[in-house]
Amino acid sequence: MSPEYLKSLSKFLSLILRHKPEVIGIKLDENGWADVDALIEGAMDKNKEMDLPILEAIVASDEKQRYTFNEDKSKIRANQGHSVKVDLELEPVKPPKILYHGTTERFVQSIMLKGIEPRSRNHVHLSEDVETATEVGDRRGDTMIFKVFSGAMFRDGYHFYQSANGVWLTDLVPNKYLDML
Ligand code: HQG
Repeated sequence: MSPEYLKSLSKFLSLILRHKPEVIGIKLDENGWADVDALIEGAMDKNKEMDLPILEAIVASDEKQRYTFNEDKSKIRANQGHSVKVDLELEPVKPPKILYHGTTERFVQSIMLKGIEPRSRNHVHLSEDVETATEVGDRRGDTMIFKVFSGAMFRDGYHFYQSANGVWLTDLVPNKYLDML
């Protein structure tokens, strides 16, 4: 199976495990887990090549480590990025003093006004380094990077979480904790 095909299956898995499980007639439980057998069956019904070894290959090869199996590999979930409401049971942790958010030029004015909002997702996504934030912004072009004063937010009582694949998450970044890089 080519790396390109695995990547296209990973995109499909993102759609199912973060946004629209109903596309293959499955449900996620409250913690975001999908039943592996049901997922394989549903994906095959949609003419996707899918079995446990293929799922294992996606989980292992995904460049952002987007997915995790439970211990006996009977369940799988996305590590972050959901628009479906799920509780990932993440513990609040102390963030670095500064985090970064990559976005696009046309959103800057609105972000300056309203802060960084989660929009369709469960959380605002923040990066630990400028390089990663740049990659996030580059998905849309005209990349702009915000510096987030996460240390000050934490002192002021805001909660931060780190997903299993290292993305920093919070509910909202008010504009007073922001600066352009
Ligand atoms: C913007 C990808 C106007 C925000 C990435 C972003 C990331 C506002 C967009 C992950 C706003 C939402 C998440 C405001 C926020 N006014 N625009 N007040 N507040 N925005 O895709 O952070 O490949 O939901 O700047 O690498 O771009 O999917 O969030 O541009 O880690 O695993 O609204 O998705 O990872 O877009 O990306 P998104 P994001 P995956």
